[in-house]
Amino acid sequence: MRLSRYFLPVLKENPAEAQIVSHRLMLRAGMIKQASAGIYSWLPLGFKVLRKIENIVHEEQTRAGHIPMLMPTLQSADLWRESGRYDDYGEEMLRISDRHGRDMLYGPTNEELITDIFRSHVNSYKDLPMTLYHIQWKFRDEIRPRFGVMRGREFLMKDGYNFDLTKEDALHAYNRHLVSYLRTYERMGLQAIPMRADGGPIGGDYTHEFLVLAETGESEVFYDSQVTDLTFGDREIDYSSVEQCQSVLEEFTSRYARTDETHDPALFEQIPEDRRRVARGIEVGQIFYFGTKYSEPMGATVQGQDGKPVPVHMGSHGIGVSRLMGAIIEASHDDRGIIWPEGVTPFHCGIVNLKQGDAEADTACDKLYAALTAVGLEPLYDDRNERAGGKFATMDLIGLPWRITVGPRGLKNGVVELTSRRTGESEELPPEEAVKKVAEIYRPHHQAAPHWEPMAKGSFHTWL
Ligand code: 5CA
Repeated sequence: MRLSRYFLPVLKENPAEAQIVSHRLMLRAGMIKQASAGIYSWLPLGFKVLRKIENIVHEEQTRAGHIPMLMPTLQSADLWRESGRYDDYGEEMLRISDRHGRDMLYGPTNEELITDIFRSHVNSYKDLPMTLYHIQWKFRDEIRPRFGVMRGREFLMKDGYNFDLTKEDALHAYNRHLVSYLRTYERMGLQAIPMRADGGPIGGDYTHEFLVLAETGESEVFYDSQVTDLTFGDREIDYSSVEQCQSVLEEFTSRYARTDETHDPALFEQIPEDRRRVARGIEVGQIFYFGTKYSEPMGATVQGQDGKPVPVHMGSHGIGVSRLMGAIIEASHDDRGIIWPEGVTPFHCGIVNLKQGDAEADTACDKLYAALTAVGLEPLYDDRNERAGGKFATMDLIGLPWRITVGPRGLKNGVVELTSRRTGESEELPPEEAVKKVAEIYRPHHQAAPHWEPMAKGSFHTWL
């Protein structure tokens, strides 16, 4: 992409309405525009990151054996009457009636809809276990939408639902989700800590929230500092292995880590004082096991081995896809702007031409652009007729992790400059070497997962 041809409406001034840094930077970097309270348009740069986050979620879900699908945003109230939640859910549910006076709602979550699909088509224990998921817009009429995409009214969520014959199988599904989530967040450059939580309107008392520690987080959290030493890394997991998933769950949840809703001061006191931490966190996901809470009232049964109908054991598992963008920025920025982790960056590498219009510099940039594209990377080339300072400021603001700077002086010596956004360190090297180095940096991300839908082989380009 050439910046002169792109739509990147950056703001020079800090928008007054933004209270936290991620909201401020998303507005300044031209990623989102508020359409109405808690509802946003995703401008091209923001949309690109959203798709990257979504792709990682898809890749890790399909890796865990979960099946992608898509359900609608608008749902009939009838299903929610069956589960009893139409009355229970309260004012957060946006209720609509259609021209025939039928009660509809904009889905805040999908337990009822998925249970209806399941009961219509699945009859036998032989079809289990099964986990279906989708990534779809949700609406919750939050009383105080704030912090940009962090607490929106319309937001993108991955929600997955497991159907199992027994509680034991459903707990394996729960553990499998926990493992896949650890991998998912780490690929986005985040540490998200599973913490004991409260079931809320979804239900069940077997639930963990995943929290990214951040001063601006809305949840108060209490934990043993040892939990922050844990990383999932690149370990290979057999998701069908009950033992392997269970042992990861134990490793990541055996130390004290709770949100304020489940915090137990007496238990907390038992941790050595120097390891006790009270902090704030951003909830980027939550997993639930709730047994037969929906299957029983809605009649979602399968024939067991003895031929008798049994209600299935279920759980649901959510990731805040759009909220994650805010969380990533909260965790990774400096006073000049965003610093994208390689896994979710909207473009892999910026190219800054210090002397636009200089034949040699222009040619060198075009060549770099072609070479980066040829190895499957997506560069953003700042080809505008602007001062170098302005170009650097834009690149720093939008946060591409790598930048190649091209100018007549360097070219005389046969070199360009490769700069890391994170460390600020630069090195001079021949253009081919710079391309090789950037390709090498992205290789692990390139190989991270089998793609969940057709994409050009050996290419980073998603379907965007
Ligand atoms: N049905 C279950 C799991 S699929 C469910 O709805 N869980 S949830 O309520 O915990 O939501 C899942 C995730 O969506 C949360 O962890 C959070 O990251 C995100 N989320 C929830 N409300 C909002 C909101 N108002 N704005 C942005 N993200 C939100």
